[in-house]
Amino acid sequence: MLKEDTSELKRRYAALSRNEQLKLLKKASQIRKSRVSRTDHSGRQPSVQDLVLEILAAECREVVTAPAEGCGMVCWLGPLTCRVRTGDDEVECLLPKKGRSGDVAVGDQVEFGAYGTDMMVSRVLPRQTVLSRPDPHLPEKELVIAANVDVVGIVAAFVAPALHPRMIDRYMVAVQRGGARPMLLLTKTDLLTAANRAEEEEKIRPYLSLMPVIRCSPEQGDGMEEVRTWLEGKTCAFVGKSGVGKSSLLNALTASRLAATKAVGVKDKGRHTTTSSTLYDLGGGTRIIDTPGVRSFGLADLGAAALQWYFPEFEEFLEGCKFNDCTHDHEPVCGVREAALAGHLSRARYDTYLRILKSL
Ligand SMILES: Nc1nc2c(ncn2[C@@H]2O[C@H](COP(=O)(O)OP(=O)(O)OP(=O)(O)O)[C@@H](O)[C@H]2O)c(=O)[nH]1
Ligand SMILES: [Mg+2]
Ligand SMILES: [Zn+2]
Repeated sequence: MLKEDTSELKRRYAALSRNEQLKLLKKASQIRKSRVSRTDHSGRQPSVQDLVLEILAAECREVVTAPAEGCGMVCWLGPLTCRVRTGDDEVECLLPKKGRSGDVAVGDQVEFGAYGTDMMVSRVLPRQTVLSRPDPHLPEKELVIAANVDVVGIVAAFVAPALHPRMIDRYMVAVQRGGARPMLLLTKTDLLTAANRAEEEEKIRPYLSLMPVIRCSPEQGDGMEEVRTWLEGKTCAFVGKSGVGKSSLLNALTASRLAATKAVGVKDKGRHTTTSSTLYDLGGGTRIIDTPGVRSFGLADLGAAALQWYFPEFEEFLEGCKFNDCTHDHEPVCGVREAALAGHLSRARYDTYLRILKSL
């Protein structure tokens, strides 16, 4: 296998859901066992990881050669059916039984074929990136929010609903983990006043060096040109709490009311205006996935050792840690904690890191 192929396959592996990764590992381990029992002990046995890549490589070949009646990108997903965009058309397709339990997501590239008088999804192509979170009702199940997005626009509003940096941190972990790039879209600049501006700006300061940060007002038009420029030619999912203005952003970008929007007051806390994810094609290769708001954003199956890599600003302080496996929590000599205490790292981000670490 070429070195380039290997890194591409590793990227694909990283973009799979945890369930899919476990299935692959199990399959690889079975293959390995059967090979070990059949061969003598001369020569090196491939590792489980090598076999995982072999299986993925075989799947990619299948993708190229498999004939299908049609293929396209899932732009809407219901409980039993989905809509698939193929060029300028949209085809309504039944979901196979398996796809109903969350194996198909908006943004997925799928193949479909005839099923009686209907069309049915026959195959989901390997995902390039994935954004997922644990199902709040069934934590062991993973919900894929969007697949194959280049960018995830983490949307947060100035002032109302209140800006919670901890939620931004959690999204950032999930986005990086799934292989997409994060960007921060701060809406409702019109609500900033002389009295609240400094406090709001302080909350977002840590992100300025970590990802593109755009301040805008979908209602007033402020900053929308910048948003448009950043998203041009990309597939982007808007995520964030209910009421932050995700659908308003989409409508402002298309200069039409494609998606319903509604003020979210104190009384209807938790009621969402957008109830299912939908992909909108804005032309010129720009696609936006508008997603329903969430109240919290969990992180599943994340190892404590991996967590630090999703806080990229920690990296330059790691050499100050005495232990290679430092968790930056209780260890006596820790460059990361010292940097946070000395103000070289954002204290708020470090606190989120510790909170997530303790929850794993
Ligand atoms: N002041 C102000 N209000 C805005 C702005 N953009 C959106 N809003 C308002 O914020 C409220 C919520 O907007 P939505 O676009 O429905 O929010 P959402 O994030 O799509 O919400 P869900 O679909 O429930 O997740 C609406 O009342 C909008 O009118 C803005 O730039 N300034
Ligand atoms: Mg909405
Ligand atoms: Zn440390």
